[in-house]
Amino acid sequence: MAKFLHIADIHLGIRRYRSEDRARDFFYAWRDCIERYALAEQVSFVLIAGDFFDARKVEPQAMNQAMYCLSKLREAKIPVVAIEGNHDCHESESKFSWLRSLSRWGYIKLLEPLQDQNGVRLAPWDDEERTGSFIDIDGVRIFGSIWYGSNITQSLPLLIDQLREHHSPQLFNVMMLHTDVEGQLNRPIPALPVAEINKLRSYVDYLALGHTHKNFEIDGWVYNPGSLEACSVDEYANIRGAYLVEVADGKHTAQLVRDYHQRPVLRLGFDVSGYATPEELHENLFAQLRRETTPHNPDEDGAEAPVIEFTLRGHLGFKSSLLEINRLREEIKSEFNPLLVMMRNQTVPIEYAVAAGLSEHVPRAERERRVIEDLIARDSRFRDQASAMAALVIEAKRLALADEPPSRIVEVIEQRVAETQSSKAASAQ
Ligand SMILES: [Mn+2]
Repeated sequence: MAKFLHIADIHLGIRRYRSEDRARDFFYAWRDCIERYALAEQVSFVLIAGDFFDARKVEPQAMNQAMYCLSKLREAKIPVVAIEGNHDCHESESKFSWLRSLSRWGYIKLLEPLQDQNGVRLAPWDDEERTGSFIDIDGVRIFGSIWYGSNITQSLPLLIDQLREHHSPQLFNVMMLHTDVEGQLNRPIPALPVAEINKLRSYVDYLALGHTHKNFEIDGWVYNPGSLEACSVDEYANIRGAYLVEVADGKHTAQLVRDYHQRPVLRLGFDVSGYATPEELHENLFAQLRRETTPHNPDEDGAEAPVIEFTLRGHLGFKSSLLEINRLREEIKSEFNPLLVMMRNQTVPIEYAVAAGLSEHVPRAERERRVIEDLIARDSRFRDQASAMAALVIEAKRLALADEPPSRIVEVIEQRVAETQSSKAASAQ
């Protein structure tokens, strides 16, 4: 029986917050997670599925933070098996990287596919050379990969050919992969389709993912723990953690564990709609904030200062240049004493109001039509035809959802545009 810890996206040395305290939170999360779930649980090994460091140029402090736990794990004889992520991968023209050095020095085992004149090759771990693409520990065969980015769909078939050859039917096969997965994110992507992932299923019992900073699991064999801490303001709402996995008789159970040090987050917001001046907005915002929360007092609370995530939403009643976000941030910080204030501005400027004044009871279809029409009407060239064009956009969407071929959709669009133009020409005559 084997037990292992699967983490990803630790991002030691994160610089995005420009706050040393906040950067140290990432160390606390890493240290606490390793102490609780690797050392205390006496796991057979730890998997790091990419982005151990926030940058390939590692700051001295981040290396200290890494070594703090890596040396404890080495003392406890718990191997750390890692792959590169997009943040800490080697430069293509260089043979050197800090992860490779850590691997040479015996603190981690960095698994990488080999690239030679014959293409991609998976080679067993060589403990003398301290390089390789797969390794067996306690009945588990672990495969590593590299960061493929948008080439993932082309690279995966080559990897699958190699997995076919090297997976072990007698062992429990784990593969580490740093990638986004289709359907799990709303940002534009190089995301791997689930259909492609499923091609790994014959050879892989547990796919250990990293990269997407929120937790998800697919069909009881694909696992993404999420980052250990929130790396940006958009990530505070995400669920994240680490997987503690037990393997017995070829079967596994994976438990998402989250009970380790994470900075408390206070998520607050304010709807700016209906305030005609910055002063009025300011007064009402602080009145609401004082009702909802009390200032952090380090002496009394005994708890850590939280990060306040503050979201502004709704339609602004005045020019957006008059909304002083930085001033609001400073005032919230000085009155409520949090560690940091992260401002999210989701307000709609008065000059770009879309579907303004629409009652909330208006059905979804009508709301959608209004949004599209207003967006089109912003461009004076199309203002006269906004309503006809909105109808066409909705028609095109309907066809796409009905899986009509793209050529058919283009045909409909061309036909409709031609009709609009000829009717315009007719009325101009
Ligand atoms: Mn990452």
